[in-house]
Amino acid sequence: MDPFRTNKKNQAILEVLSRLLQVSVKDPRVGFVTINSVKLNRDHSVAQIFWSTLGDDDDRKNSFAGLKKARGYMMSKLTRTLGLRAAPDLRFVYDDSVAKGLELDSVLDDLAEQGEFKTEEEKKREMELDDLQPPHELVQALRQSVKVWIVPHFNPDPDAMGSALALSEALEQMGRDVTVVSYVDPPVGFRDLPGFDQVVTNDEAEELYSTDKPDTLILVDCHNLDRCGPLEETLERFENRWCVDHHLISGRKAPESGWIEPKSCSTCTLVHQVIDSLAPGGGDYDDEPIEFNLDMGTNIYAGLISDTGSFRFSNTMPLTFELAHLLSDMGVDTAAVSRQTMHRYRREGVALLQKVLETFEYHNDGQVLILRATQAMLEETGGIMADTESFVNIATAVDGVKYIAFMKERSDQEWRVSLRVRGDGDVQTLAAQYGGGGHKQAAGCTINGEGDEVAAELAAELGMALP
Ligand SMILES: [Mn+2]
Repeated sequence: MDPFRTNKKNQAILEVLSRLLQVSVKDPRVGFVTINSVKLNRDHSVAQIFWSTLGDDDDRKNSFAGLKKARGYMMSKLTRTLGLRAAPDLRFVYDDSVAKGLELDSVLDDLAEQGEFKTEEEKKREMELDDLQPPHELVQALRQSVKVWIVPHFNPDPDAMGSALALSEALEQMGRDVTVVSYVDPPVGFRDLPGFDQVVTNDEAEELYSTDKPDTLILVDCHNLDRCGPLEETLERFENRWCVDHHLISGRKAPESGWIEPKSCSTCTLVHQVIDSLAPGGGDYDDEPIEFNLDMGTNIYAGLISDTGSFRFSNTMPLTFELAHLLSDMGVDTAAVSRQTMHRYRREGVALLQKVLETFEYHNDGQVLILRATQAMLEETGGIMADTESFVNIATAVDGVKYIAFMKERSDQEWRVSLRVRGDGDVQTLAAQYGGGGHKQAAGCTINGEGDEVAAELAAELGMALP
C-alpha cells in the first residue's frame, strides 16, 4: 500500500481509538491509557497499537486486560467509523517510551494543576475564547491556498453558512480567490447574510470545478465529504482538503485534516479564531492583514445563535457570551440577525408547519415524539424542506417530551432524520448506528424504508434509550 495512505490510516485509527477510550469504553480498568502510535502492516490486516499508561505494574496489567476485552468492540467501531471492509486485527503493544522517565507523583500533581481531574463540563466552563487555537497546519494551508472553495454540509444551517461566508471574506481580504459552494433551496434566513448572494449552488459545481480549477477545499461545520450530499463526487476531486468543525467524529470515512473541536458550541466560534490567527497578515506569503468587519461579525453571530438556539442549549458556555459580547461590542445588529435568521417563516413554510403538526406521534407516555414532513406536503403547500429547519424546536418544547425524531422525506423511501434529546442523554450514538453523526444532544442520519416502518423503528430505539 502507498505509504501516504498507510500513514493517514494509522492516524485515523489512532484518533478513533483514542476517542473511544475517552467516551465509550466504560471499563474502569482502562484507566489512563494513552495510545501513542499505530502501525499497520503491509496489507493492513494487522494494526499494532502502541499504548502506555500511568501507574504501576498492576495498573498496567489491569489496563491491558481491559483493552483486550474491548478489542472486539473497538474493531467493530473502527469498521463502521472508517468505512472499512474489515477492521485490522488489533495487537496491543505496551510502549513505555513515553511513560519512562516521568515521575508518577509529579505527573499526577501536574495533571491536577492543569485541571485534568475536573469534569468535562467544569473544564468547558473555564475555557476562554483564546483557549481555542487552530492547528498550525490549517493556518499554513490557508496561507498557501490560491483558489479556495469553501463548502458547508448538505442542508446547511446558519452555523455552516455563516462560517463559510465569514471565512470567505477573510481569505478574500488576504488576496485569495474564494468561492462558497452550497446547495439549492436554501432556508429563507440565509438571504440577508452578508455575501450570500455570491454563493454558487451544487448544480453549477461540476462545471465550475473544471473551469475554475480550485486548489484548496475547506469544509465547514462538517469533517467528511459524505456529509456533502450532491457535492460529494465533485469534491472528491480535490487533493488538498481541510475542515473546520465541531461535530463528534463519525461517518463512513476518515475525517479530513484540519480542526475538529467538539468542545466548541459552534463552527462559527472556531472560524472566528481561525480568522484571528490569520489577521495580522504577513506570514511567508505576504498576506494582507485582515480587518474583522461587520459583515464577518454578522455571519459569525448568525451561527452562534443558531447552534446555541439563541443561548438556550446546554452547549452555551461563558466563552459563548465572550464571543457574543465581542460581536455586539463591534456593532453587530444582534436583534436584526435574530429576526432575519432565527425567527422567520415563509408563508408556504407556515402552511407546511400546519401539516407537520398534524403528524405529531407520541410514544412511551409522551416521552418520545416522532414527526414527519413528506414530499406530498411540500407539493401541497409550496414549501421546501429548508422551511422545516426550526420545526424541531417546537417538538423539543413540548412538556414531558425527552426524545424527538423529525423524519424528512428526501425521496421515495429515503428519510433524513433529525434526532434531539432534552437534558441528559445521547442521540449521537443512535445516529452513528445509521451511519450519521452530530452531537450528543442533536444528531442526524438517513434511514431508508417505508414511513410508518421507519417511525416505528425510531420509536422503539428511542424508547429503549429512555432512562
Ligand atoms: Mn454547527
